[in-house]
Amino acid sequence: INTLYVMFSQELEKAGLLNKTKIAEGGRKLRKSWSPSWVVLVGNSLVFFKDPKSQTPSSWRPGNSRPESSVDLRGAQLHWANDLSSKKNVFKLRTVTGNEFLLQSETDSLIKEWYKTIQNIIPPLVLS
Ligand code: I3P
Repeated sequence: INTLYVMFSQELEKAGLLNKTKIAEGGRKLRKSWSPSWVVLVGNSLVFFKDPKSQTPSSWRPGNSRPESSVDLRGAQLHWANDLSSKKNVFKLRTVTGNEFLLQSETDSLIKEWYKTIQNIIPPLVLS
């Protein structure tokens, strides 16, 4: 419900196919498992969808599939991380809760665009 609310109420900034693996959960290291994922940047969130075959950019609509997971970008950190993988064009996203993801694309221009867009959108963490 939160995710759907976010998707209907916030502006869609960017969407596309990237390779993704989660490498830490709450600061605990996880085993790498790369898989293609539709990544949607909307409001303060990065939302991941499975099954890229049924999720082409033109057919993607907020209501027609369930997100696999989503990341709250508030206070998140973004770093190029080519040292963390044998793949090229890898960056690491770390959330305030200690979840870490690697995102990758074979296309240099595409990954640079994603990096720039996420970097520019990460809102400052406001402590209440
Ligand atoms: C991992 C798999 C990953 C690789 C990772 C391997 O093996 O090959 O693709 O990461 O390397 O451990 P497995 O399938 O047996 O889990 P990269 O592709 O990012 O290099 P790593 O352990 O050096 O991170």
